[in-house]
Amino acid sequence: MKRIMAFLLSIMIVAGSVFSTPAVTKAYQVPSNLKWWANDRFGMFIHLGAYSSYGKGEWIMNVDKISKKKYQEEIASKFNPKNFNAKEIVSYAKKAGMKYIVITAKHHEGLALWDTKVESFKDYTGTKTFSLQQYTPFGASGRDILMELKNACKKAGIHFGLYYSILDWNHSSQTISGDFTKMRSMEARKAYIQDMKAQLKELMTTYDPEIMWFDGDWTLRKSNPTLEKWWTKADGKDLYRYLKSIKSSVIVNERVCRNFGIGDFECPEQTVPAADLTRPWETCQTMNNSWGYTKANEKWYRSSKSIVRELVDVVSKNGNYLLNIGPKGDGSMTPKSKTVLKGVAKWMKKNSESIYGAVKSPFKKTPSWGKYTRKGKMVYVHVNKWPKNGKLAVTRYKKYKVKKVTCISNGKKYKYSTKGKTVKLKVGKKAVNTVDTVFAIQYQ
Ligand code: H79
Repeated sequence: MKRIMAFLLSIMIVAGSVFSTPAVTKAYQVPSNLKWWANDRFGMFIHLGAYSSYGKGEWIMNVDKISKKKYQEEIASKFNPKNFNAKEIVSYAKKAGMKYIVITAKHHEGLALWDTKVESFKDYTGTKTFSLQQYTPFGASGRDILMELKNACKKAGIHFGLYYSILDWNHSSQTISGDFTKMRSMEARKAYIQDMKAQLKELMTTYDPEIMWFDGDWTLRKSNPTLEKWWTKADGKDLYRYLKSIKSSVIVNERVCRNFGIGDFECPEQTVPAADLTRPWETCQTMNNSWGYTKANEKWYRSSKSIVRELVDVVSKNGNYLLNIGPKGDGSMTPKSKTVLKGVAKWMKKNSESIYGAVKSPFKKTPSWGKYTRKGKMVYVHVNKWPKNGKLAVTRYKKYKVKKVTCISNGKKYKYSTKGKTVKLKVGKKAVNTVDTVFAIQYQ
């Protein structure tokens, strides 16, 4: 009986350590080329491609099992983002407090959004280059939307980045196989990787991006590539080195070949980890559970309140947040994405100092009513659930002395008292900001 009890107890202890407070990770140094990025915390993702005009998301070719011929002739060749307005997008991003923008230069469907000159990226007939400029009616406009966006970003002081998919559903070297692709031959694999690098060099030299955001690396394998698992750790490492050789400061995500510790940051997708990770990270997130424009998902968007709270949660764990918009096929922003961004802008206007340059909570325990972020000796207290009695008990930061307490959400000073490990605040019975009220506790 005793042994059974001891056994049960040991299970409870193990389970307890897994399911109770999140593990505290060791502090890591942010590499110098990542400093601006880790400081800025908040960026905009843009998914735009031929799929956008179809309105069923960026995976439609795969999900609906559309052949290359049909996809290219019926979807890609009609893509015309004539209402793409870089200035407007950048203005929304800037007002929302976003400090960098990453746009899909090439998604899994393979349509290059720039005027690529790399020979092998042709349509199924092998005659026309599969690019926005050379394959679609938009080409006649002579516009370069990536350059328009880059220039608008530059003007607004926003960093510019590009997304690139390693696998390519429309390239002649590959065919769709399950969710991913299968290589035609080992020679095709070799040639494709070379051409992909040529496209990346084009992108890097033409647009001088500060971030290269990879994806579509799932056909990965540690070594010994096959036709199905044709991307290896060595390929990922080589790609990373190659990009750095073109521009040493470029920030590259881990999906050059994920799960091997390559790249500069990890990227949880549509999820926030329970605690800080062991190196810099960024959660990429959608507003309506779709990346590329999806008509059916326009009905429901998350509230700006839940987006703001997620941003705060991310920063309270040392992360970055990359929030997506999926413009329509004509390039225009959807009205509801504008509404969400406006809501975020409203909160950021007063409260952004608790985000920029802020790091994770200095405390192990996350309070039931909110979150903490910190900047030097300033602790930001984020209140989501307002105390009914108007009293807030906040954890005291180490052994420092409180100098003053200000609510940055309304600019007012607040009275406080300290008792042991607690700072007590009288905050009144009405929430200052129902999205997230921020008290800044200045220590000395
Ligand atoms: O670009 C966005 C996604 O298209 C890409 N990453 C973000 C940034 C991504 N591709 N795949 N995945 C993420 C995960 C794969 C999900 C899948 Fe499915 C589940 C593929 C097939 C089943 C989701 C549901 C996509 C199609 C159906």
